[in-house]
Amino acid sequence: MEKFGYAQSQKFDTYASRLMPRKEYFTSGHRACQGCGEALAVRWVTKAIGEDAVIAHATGCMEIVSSGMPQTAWMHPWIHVAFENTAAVASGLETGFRILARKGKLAKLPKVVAMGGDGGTTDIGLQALSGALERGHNFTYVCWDNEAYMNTGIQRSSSTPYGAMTTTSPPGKLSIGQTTQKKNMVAIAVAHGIPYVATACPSYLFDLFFKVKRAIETPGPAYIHVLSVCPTGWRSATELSVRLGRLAVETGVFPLFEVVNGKYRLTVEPPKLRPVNDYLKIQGRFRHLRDKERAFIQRHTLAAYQLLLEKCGASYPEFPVISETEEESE
Ligand SMILES: Cc1ncc(C[n+]2csc(CCOP(=O)(O)OP(=O)(O)O)c2C)c(N)n1
Ligand SMILES: [Mg+2]
Repeated sequence: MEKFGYAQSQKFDTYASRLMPRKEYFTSGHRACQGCGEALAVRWVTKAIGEDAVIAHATGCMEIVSSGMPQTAWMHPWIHVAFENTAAVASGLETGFRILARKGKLAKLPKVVAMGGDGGTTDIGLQALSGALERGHNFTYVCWDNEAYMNTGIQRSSSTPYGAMTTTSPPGKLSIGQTTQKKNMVAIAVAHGIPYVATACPSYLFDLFFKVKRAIETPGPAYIHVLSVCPTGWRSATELSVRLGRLAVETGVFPLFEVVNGKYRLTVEPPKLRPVNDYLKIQGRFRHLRDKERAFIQRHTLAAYQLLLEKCGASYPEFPVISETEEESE
């Protein structure tokens, strides 16, 4: 496995199981929904983390489905923490290990990883996370972004995209669903000046795997934002989860990139972007949207993508054409 470095991994765009570690750290028997993109992501992120690691995990779907007393699906030492203090617990772990090592009571420093959902990260745990990033703790934070508070019944978060239906952003005569734009948590992490920030998605396993490895190996704080398809909350067919992750990238809705010491780089560069509607139309949470809202999302997506390309210094792909009729119906 080790002979396949990051650059080589880019040559593969299909999943080749024999190239990846066989050892499982997130075992079968957990109670995640069928087609859960987040459980798939956890499985591969924990493989990339490997041995000698401690995980602090916020409450949320991945805690609820995996740690029903007296069972656990986690093979790593794993601490369930409250929403507000996930990154604070990771800070304490990292500092404690360092002091034990200094006193000669610990031969090797364990890797410290914190994990939380989008609600736990972009809303409730943001203050502790910001503090930990700013203080420069040597840890990796992974956000599982399924774009709502899913395990408590699909309530909107600040990471829910514009137009999406949730139980607290219901569409109707007076509303189109979520009326605000998704919070740019990646830009917030980058603004802390930390050495490693990346977006990832389990539909691109090699990309995800090597980003986690880089994050873990980076001294200082690292942040990885993982798009995690949720068929239950997104009202999508369970067998389309991997496809939906790929469509998020291919439409420019969720570009895959990394920011190393402030330098942006696209890690997956689609030569041609697909129309955003290819992504929207197979999710029930966007079913109520009219052409004009779909055109608005298309324009917003392209504008954000162009800004990102400029930061990456990447070449422009072929953009989908927004038809005149869509513009006129505005
Ligand atoms: C301070 C606090 N508020 C509310 C809750 C109830 N609660 C538990 S999990 C959850 C939703 C978590 O959403 P997210 O972080 O996005 O994780 P997901 O369930 O989507 O994986 C909520 C609201 C709580 N445990 N603590
Ligand atoms: Mg969530």
